[in-house]
Amino acid sequence: ITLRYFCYGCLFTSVTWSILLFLYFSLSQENRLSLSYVPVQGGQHRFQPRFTHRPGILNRGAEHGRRGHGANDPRKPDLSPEMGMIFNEKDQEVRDMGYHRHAFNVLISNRLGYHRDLPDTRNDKCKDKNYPLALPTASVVICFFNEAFSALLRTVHSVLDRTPGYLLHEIILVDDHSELEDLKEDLDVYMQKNLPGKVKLVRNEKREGLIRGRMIGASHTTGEVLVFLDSHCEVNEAWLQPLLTPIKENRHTVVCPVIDIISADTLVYSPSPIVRGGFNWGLHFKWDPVPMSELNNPSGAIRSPTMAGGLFAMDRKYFNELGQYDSGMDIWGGENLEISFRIWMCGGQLLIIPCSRVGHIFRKRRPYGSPGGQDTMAHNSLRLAHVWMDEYKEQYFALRPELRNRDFGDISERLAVRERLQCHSFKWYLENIYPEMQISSPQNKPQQPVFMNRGVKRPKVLQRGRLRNLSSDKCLVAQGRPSQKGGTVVVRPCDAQDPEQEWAYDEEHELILAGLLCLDMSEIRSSDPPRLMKCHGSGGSQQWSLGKNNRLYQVSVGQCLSVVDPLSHKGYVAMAICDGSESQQWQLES
Ligand code: LR7
Ligand code: MN
Repeated sequence: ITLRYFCYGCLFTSVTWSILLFLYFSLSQENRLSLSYVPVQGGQHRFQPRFTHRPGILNRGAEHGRRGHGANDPRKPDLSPEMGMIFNEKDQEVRDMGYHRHAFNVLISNRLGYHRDLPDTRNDKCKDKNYPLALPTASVVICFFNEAFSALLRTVHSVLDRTPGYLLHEIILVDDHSELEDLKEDLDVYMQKNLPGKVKLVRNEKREGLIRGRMIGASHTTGEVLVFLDSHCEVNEAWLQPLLTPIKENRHTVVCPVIDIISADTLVYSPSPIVRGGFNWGLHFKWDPVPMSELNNPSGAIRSPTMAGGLFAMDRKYFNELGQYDSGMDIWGGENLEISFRIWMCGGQLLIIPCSRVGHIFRKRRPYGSPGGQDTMAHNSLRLAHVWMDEYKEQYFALRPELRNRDFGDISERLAVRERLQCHSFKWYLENIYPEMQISSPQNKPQQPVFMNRGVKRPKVLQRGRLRNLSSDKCLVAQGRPSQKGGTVVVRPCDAQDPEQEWAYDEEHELILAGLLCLDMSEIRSSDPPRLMKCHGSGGSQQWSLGKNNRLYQVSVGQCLSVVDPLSHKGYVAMAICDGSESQQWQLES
């Protein structure tokens, strides 16, 4: 009997343990599936960024290409401000060439490598959401022209790293006849060695532009849903499931993620507020605040009159039924409004999904033109106006009278699409989908995205005083008047009474002279001396770190402010490789 009870005991204990172990493993499996499924590809080979480790330059683990969770505070920049530090001429060349060719900081992009952690920018409610396991599969289409290799690869790997393998049917890269030779060879080699077979490359024999480029990409796909991305994006945690779910429910739904901001100067990833798409009568896309009626549920979808254009998902067959894109549109521009109008006017709907987050590098200029130098935005907008806008195209011509008689090619195929789909009028669209649009007073100016502007709130000043240079014992002042935009700065004898010598250092890391202008660096030519410019509030060229070793480090240039010749009365200053010398030491003293 004792033996029997002993055995029951054993059985009971082992059964309990089995259940506990089973529960533990199945729950952690579940987590992996829904939160951060990491497909193992190419025998776990991971490319090492070409960056020799220098202690103290990089924050925790940034050079190891961390994955999964980690930096979960969306407000805290994930990177050290000194990520772009220049150590030698090679670094300088990579940085300057990068800005020239790509209009963002390629030095930092390369140092980040192809995998990195991102702050999870979703609302907490999103994290508790359950999505159906059975969702349509996705074909991701990424069209690129002369993209920086590291940015392109980070786009691809972010998709591979953060998408459940069973949902990712394929990734189609469309090389739009890029001219950078290295890019072609590097990509061929890298794909062969390090990317799984589901990543495919299509090369255009001539430059098509992003509109026909995407159509070509889409024609090579076989997944159920098309997902378009720009070639300098990073998808965030559980980004795809919230996009696929509404499409599964209604295949005439087109969805966009919230487009988070990757700084062009620092590559820091930060959340963007929830805004929706609109446009002005110049036919430029713009961001609008979300009306109260759409904002009742922080994790719910928001109906959007237009999309920005680059990042969206749509049922593949619906894309074809709806007429893909207008293949008469060239290179860049206009297709985003065209597809938005078409979706709403022809029976579909366009939603922004706040629980899906994808970062995009926002550049200050487009680093390429069209092959013949044409204004493709005007050509494409004309086509869109003539096909979709009925009598409201007059609003556009009122702003662009020179385009009224401009040739726009053959639009009969597009008019046939409108006819075939029995689409609503543009008047219907304005009344039902975009009632906020002002019809009598057209707005002319292309607007910046709302979130790029700081608005009225000034950042808090952390410190005020004169900036004394230790080697010359002089203070940094404007060479001319401190109110003169574009004016340079020099060192002059310090004067505690002079309000024109007073700098304010604020929480955005701006240095503002006499309450007027910000100390600024040209991002194109880092050899130019710093100057005084209107404060723009988006960091980068106006972001200085004033800290250890008394150095004044410029974040997007990767160098330190230095007095050229401490003994010279000219007092010239310039940016130079940080070397810790006295001529680079500054004290902000009140
Ligand atoms: O000739 C070209 N061939 C290409 O393959 C020109 C461009 N491209 C590629 C390019 O490499 C990139 O991957 O097309 C993609 C988009 O070009 P960008 O990044 O220069 O465009 P953008 O981000 O400045 O512009 C926005 O508007 C465009 C209008 O045609 C497109 O719709 C872009 O996809 C779109 N980007 C976004 O919506 C991201 C968020 C920006 C905002 C607001
Ligand atoms: Mn882009």
